Amino acid sequence: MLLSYERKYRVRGGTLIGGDLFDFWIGPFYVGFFGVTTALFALLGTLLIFYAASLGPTWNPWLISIAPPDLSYGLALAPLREGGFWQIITVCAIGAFCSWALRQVEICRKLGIGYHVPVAFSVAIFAYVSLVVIRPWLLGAWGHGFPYGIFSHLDWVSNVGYQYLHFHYNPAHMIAVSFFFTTTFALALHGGVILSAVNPRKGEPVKTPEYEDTFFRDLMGYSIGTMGIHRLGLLLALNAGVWSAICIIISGPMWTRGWPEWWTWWLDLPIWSSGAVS
Ligand code: UQ2
Repeated sequence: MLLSYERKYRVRGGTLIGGDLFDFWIGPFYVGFFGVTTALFALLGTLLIFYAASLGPTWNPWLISIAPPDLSYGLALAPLREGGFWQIITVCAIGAFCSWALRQVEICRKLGIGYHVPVAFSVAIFAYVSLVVIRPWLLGAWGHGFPYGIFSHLDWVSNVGYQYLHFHYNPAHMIAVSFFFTTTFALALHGGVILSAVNPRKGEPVKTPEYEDTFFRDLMGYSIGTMGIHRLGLLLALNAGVWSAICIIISGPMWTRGWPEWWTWWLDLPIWSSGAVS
């Protein structure tokens, strides 16, 4: 079904590739060249996941796992059953994610709005690509990617964490976690204040943004404003993704010992006297 206003926004053009060829909708969905490539990559990737799973020992959804190649394959292509499925599935995943982002760009261009959503989605893609392409490539083996399985990827995260003794001492991980928490804090404040204004007590009219500003000014002397909270939210969320990517890329390629040891830079500063204090 078409919403009453949708027809007005179903404008031609804005495509990056394919001209008018794929410039149409199926029901509520815009298709476009990248809608086609999204569907093809997603379908092929999903079929490969099911086929690779069928060769494995279990259909228990928690235990199914499709592993990357052994480290001994380095950055080469591996035989299908030796990690080759994982490699093709990874290509399909990246193809589908990038197609999805480019489809967002085409929709933005059609509507004449900013590219904030595809930019944000690209940061999420970057976080995934850090794990399965950038870091494995820097370490010289696809085997450093994580396995595609529910429990198996959790085990991977745990094992990689312990490989650096205590991953919470990774400074970029600390920053990423802080951004994740601050993001949920900001969304809780924002969701709370919006619903509080829209749901006043019985008989009261719905409240305006001035009430939202006044609430925070009364509470803590400052309101970031209706635009500001959305800018802050996007900034916090993008930083959570970016610092997550940084924290895993530096683990191995730039630091191979335990993360707690990294903090010895503090004791190594030349400002401390070499035991000459009386
Ligand atoms: C706000 C505002 C909103 C909001 C929120 C605030 C009217 C509807 C949540 C309050 C947020 C502030 C003061 C920033 C807090 C800082 C961090 C780092 C979480 O003022 O304007 O708009 O939704």
